[in-house]
Amino acid sequence: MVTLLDYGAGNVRSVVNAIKNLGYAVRLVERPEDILAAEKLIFPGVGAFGSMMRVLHQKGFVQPLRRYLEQDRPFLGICLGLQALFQASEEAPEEEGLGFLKGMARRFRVDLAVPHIGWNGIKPRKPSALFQGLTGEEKLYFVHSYHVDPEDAGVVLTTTDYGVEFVSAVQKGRVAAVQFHPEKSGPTGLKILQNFLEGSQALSVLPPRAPARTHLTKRIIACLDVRTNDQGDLVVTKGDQYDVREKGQVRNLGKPVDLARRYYEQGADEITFLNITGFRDFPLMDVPMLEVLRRTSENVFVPLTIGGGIRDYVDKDGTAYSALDVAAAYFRSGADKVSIGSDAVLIVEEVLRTGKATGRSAIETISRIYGSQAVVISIDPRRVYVPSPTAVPHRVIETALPGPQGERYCWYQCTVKGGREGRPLDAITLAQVCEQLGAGEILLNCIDRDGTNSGFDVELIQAVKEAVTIPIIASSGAGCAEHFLEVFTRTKAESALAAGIFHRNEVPIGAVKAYLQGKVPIRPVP
Ligand code: 1PR
Repeated sequence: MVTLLDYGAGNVRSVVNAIKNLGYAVRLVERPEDILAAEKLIFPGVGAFGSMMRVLHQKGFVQPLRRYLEQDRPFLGICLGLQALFQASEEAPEEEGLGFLKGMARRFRVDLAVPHIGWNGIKPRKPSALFQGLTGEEKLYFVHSYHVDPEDAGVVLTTTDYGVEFVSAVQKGRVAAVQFHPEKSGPTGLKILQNFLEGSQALSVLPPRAPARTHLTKRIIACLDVRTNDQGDLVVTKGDQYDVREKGQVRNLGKPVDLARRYYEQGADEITFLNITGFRDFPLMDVPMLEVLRRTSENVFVPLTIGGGIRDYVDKDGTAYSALDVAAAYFRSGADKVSIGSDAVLIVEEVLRTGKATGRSAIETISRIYGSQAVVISIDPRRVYVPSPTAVPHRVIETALPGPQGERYCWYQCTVKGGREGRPLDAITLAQVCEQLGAGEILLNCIDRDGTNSGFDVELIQAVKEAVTIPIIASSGAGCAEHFLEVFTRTKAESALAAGIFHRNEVPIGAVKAYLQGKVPIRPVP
C-alpha cells in the first residue's frame, strides 16, 4: 500500500493511475494522521509554491510531514514535492518550505524559454535504488520554472543541463525527490516509480552510462480535434483550414481514447485534445470530454493537454462558473495543461482597451493556482496580406511568400470560435500580452496551413517565437518528416504538433522521430 499526499492542486490522477498500473493500491491522505500512518509516501506537487504551502498549513499537514521526513521513512517527492523539502522558494518568498533540506528553489535565469518544459536527461551523482534497470541515457519529462539549490552537495542525486546545470533529484537516506514527473515520463518514469515502490537501499546502483551533457529534446505532439458528430458520437476529426466536414458530414477519424493510446505507444511526447466546439457547449456539462481524459490518463503516461471552452460561463439557470472551475474539472480528470483559445483573444482585447489587467481573467486565475506551465494559449491566426508595413495598426512582417497582388507584407489576424470570426488583434501582440498575464506556452496554429500538408508557416512561428520567452508549439501543415526538421532548424520552436498525417497513418510518429534522430535532440521511441 502506498499513500499519496493530494493537497488538491493539479493532476494527481496521473500519479494514482501510474501506481495502479504498477499493481499497487493507493490510499490518499485525508487527515494529518494519515501521513504518519503511511508505509511509503509519495508527494506529487503541482502548481505554485506559495499556494501549495498555504494549503499544507491549512490542512495541518506540515508538522506530520516534517516528522515523517525526520524519521527517514520512504518518501518520493515529485516536482513541487521536491521544492517543498527546502527552506524557501523565490516563487513565494513569504512562505516557508518544509526545511528538511537546507537551501532554496530559485527561478531559472537562462537565455532559454522558461518554464523548462519537455524531455531532458539526467546525470546521476551517486547510486540509488531508483536507478535500477536504467541505462543512464533515458529522457524524463520536466515542467518547471524553479529549480532547487541545495546547500549540502551530498544530497544531490542527479543534475540536468538547461542553460545551467541544475539539481534534478535529491536523496538523503530514504527520502528522495525528483524534479521531473515519473508519472508523465512513459515507460522510464514507470520504472523509476516501480523502483521506489519496491526499492531497498541495499540495491542502490549507478546506471552504466551517464551523459556528459543533457539536452532538452524537441517534442513531437499528436493533436486530436474532438467533437460530436451528427450521429451524436464523440469523434476525432480533422479539417482542411478548419473545415471538418466532407460531403456535409463531420469527418470521423477514430475514437479519442483509442487514438491517444496508439500515439502514446508510437512514442508521442505529448497528446493534446481540442474540444473544437467548446465555444458552444458548456464544457462542465460536456461529460464525454472529462470521460475521455479520465480513460486516457489510465494508461497514457505522457502529458495531456485539453483545450476548448476554458472560459467563464453562466449556465442557463444563471449559475456562474469561472474558467478556473472549468479548468479544475479538467485537471481532476487527468489533464496536465489547459489550452485557452477564444477567451485569450477577448482577455487581451480588454487589457489593451483598458490598459490594465484585472487579475480575474482565466489566464491569471488558472496560472496563479496551477502555475504558468499549466496554461497554454492556443492561437488560431489567419494570414492577411498588406501592401506596406504601415498599412494596418498591427504587427506586420515582411514575407518571402508574396500575396495574390504581389504584397510583400502580412499580419496574422487572431480569430475566435474556431476561425469563424476574425478580430482586430495580431498573433504577436496576443502572445506577448498572454505571456505577461501568466501563460506558460503558446500553441501556434495557422488556419492557412491547417490540413494542407504543405509545411509549417515558419515565418509566423519565428515572428511569435522572437516576441516571447515562453515555449512555442508549432502547429498546422505538417505533411512529412522533413517539415519537422524544417521547423526545428529554421525557427527556435521547442515542439511541433501534427494531426492529419498521424490520423491518416501517412507518416507515423516513429517515422518522424527516426528521421529526426541525429539531426535534432529527440526522445527516441521507447
Ligand atoms: O476557443 O478556447 O473554445 O478553443 C477551441 C480550440 O479548438 C482552439 O484551440 C482551436 O484551435 C480549436 N479548433 C476550433 N475549431 C477548429 C477546427 O478545426 N474547426 N481546431 C479547431 C484547430 C488546429 C490544430 C490542428 C493543427 C494540425 N485545430 O490543433 O490539429 O492545425 O493539423 P494538421 O497537422 O493536420 O495540419 P476555445
